[in-house]
Amino acid sequence: MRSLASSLRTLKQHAMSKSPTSNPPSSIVILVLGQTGAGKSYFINKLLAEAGSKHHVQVGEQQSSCTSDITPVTASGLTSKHPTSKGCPLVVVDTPGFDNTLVSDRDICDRVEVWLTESCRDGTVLGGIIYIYDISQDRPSAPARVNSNLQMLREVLRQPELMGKVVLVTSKWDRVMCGDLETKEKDLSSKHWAFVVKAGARIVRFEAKKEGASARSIVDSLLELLEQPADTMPLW
Ligand SMILES: Nc1nc2c(ncn2[C@@H]2O[C@H](COP(=O)(O)OP(=O)(O)O)[C@@H](O)[C@H]2O)c(=O)[nH]1
Ligand SMILES: [Mg+2]
Repeated sequence: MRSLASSLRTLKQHAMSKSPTSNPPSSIVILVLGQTGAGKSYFINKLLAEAGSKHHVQVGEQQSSCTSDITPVTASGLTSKHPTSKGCPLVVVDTPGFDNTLVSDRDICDRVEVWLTESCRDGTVLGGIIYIYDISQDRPSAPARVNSNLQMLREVLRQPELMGKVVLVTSKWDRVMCGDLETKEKDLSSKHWAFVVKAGARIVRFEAKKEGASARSIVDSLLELLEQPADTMPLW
């Protein structure tokens, strides 16, 4: 089995060998990762609805392990305002949650690797990694768990610049009864996740009440990166 690093290096070679304007990617993959129950599937459904898609992925009950397989969905329409990716299929990939009762975090990475190896055609580029984090939760170990998962990804990928493609998306902002969420957010950026932010990752809110627009703007911000010149493009 090819390693995840080797799969992603291949993706990077495909991406880097092409000019962003003259050779658009054959497809763009955005991985959605995060703990079980964080809201990965929910986020994807809001995105799909915003894109006018009739597809949806299965949403689970809080903390149960609902998504056991890698589930790619193609979201059309989202690339239309981005010159490089216009007309290019955008594949958003739902994944089994980290920290779940059925599969280890390492197994999840392995499944992602297998999926990338088997499913990505020549010219596929990684649009980014959306890591969903439930800001309302009160598990003291949760921020560190994200750190260790990102560290694991970073090691496996051996691409320090990869972090520029990571968006840490905090979800469940409507759960105001769950404490001072803004203070939690500040702690995440200034303490727990400071090193990944320093390495280029961004922390972004999945805004309650305007979820579709929020999901879309997060994806837009990733597609925007593909417009950068090839030599500075933080691709695989
Ligand atoms: N209030 C609220 N509930 C959410 C949000 N995101 C997810 N949920 C709920 O959290 C539960 C788990 O969501 P799901 O998308 O299945 O989590 P996943 O395991 O990460 O895919 C479901 O009951 C969702 O309806 C959010 O932003 N706000
Ligand atoms: Mg799910």
